[in-house]
Amino acid sequence: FQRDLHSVGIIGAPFAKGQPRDGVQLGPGAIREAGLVKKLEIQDCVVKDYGDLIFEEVSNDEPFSRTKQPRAVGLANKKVADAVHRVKNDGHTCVMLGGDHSLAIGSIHGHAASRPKLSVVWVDAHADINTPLTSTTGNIHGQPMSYLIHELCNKIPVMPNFSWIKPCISAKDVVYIGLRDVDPEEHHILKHLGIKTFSMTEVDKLGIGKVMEQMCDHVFSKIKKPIHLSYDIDALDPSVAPATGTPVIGGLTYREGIYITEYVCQTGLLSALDVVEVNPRRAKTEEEVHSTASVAVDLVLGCFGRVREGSHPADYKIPEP
Ligand code: Z70
Ligand code: MN
Ligand code: MN
Ligand code: MN
Repeated sequence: FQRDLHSVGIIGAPFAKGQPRDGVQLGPGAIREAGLVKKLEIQDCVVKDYGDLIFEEVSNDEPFSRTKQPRAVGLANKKVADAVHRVKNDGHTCVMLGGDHSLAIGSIHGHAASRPKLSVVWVDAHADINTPLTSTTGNIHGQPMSYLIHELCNKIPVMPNFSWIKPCISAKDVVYIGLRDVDPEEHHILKHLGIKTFSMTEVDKLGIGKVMEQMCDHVFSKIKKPIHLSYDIDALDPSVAPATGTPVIGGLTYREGIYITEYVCQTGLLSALDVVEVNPRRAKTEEEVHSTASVAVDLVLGCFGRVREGSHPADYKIPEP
């Protein structure tokens, strides 16, 4: 088995205002501390760490109708979009470490600015496709997809600091994996737009191998578009990734979670990756912080060529005595 060379650009996005729980802004630090950059380099990736973005405080960020902290979320995502655009134009596969999942707005927007025809693989317990008008919580991390899909653009109200956001993906280019906590309004949207979903029921029925095959059949039926993989750590079972804001029982096993990354890597089309919703403050023990961060690192490694069968340099020779 031989690996491709991967050039990886990493952006940390320590941002938490797309949801109510403190601590998710510590995700990038925890994932870096688990050895991300070193481990990528050991597997022959060329890594450029762009560091963590700095998000300014936004004063008087009153809710817009039910939607919470719209100005802070809009502004932070503009920064993320510009950073991801830059990483892509520098020629790297972009890795955005969250932070909460509202950051996918900026990540996908910035990615699309550089690669206009994208497919999005959204791995999550949640669909995150509420519009500001269907959301019952007002948390923007439950809404990012709604701002990005062309077919929903006439359902989105004008919000402060959101005017730069233009829909940049079609419903047919989106696939979900791992769903098990979907609001009724979201379920309607998914069905109405005909979005391809592999909930945990499909993972149980087909196995993760067939899910990934069918995912590719769907997303690459016409042309091979670059993949934006948006990986919410809560897609994994809480026994595997406990340190997250809204753990949902019945999730992906470690092996299923890793298989997704190995498979996406093998397509050769991975162009950007988000790893979001690691929240060290939601862990009950220090061990839970480390295990969750370590799984997050393993997901990134899987995206950039690590395979469980092992691998070796092309020019390796067995030493002779
Ligand atoms: C709910 C909402 C959500 C993550 C919770 C939950 C969304 N559908 N996403 N935790 N990561 O608030 O819209
Ligand atoms: Mn999510
Ligand atoms: Mn450009
Ligand atoms: Mn989620």
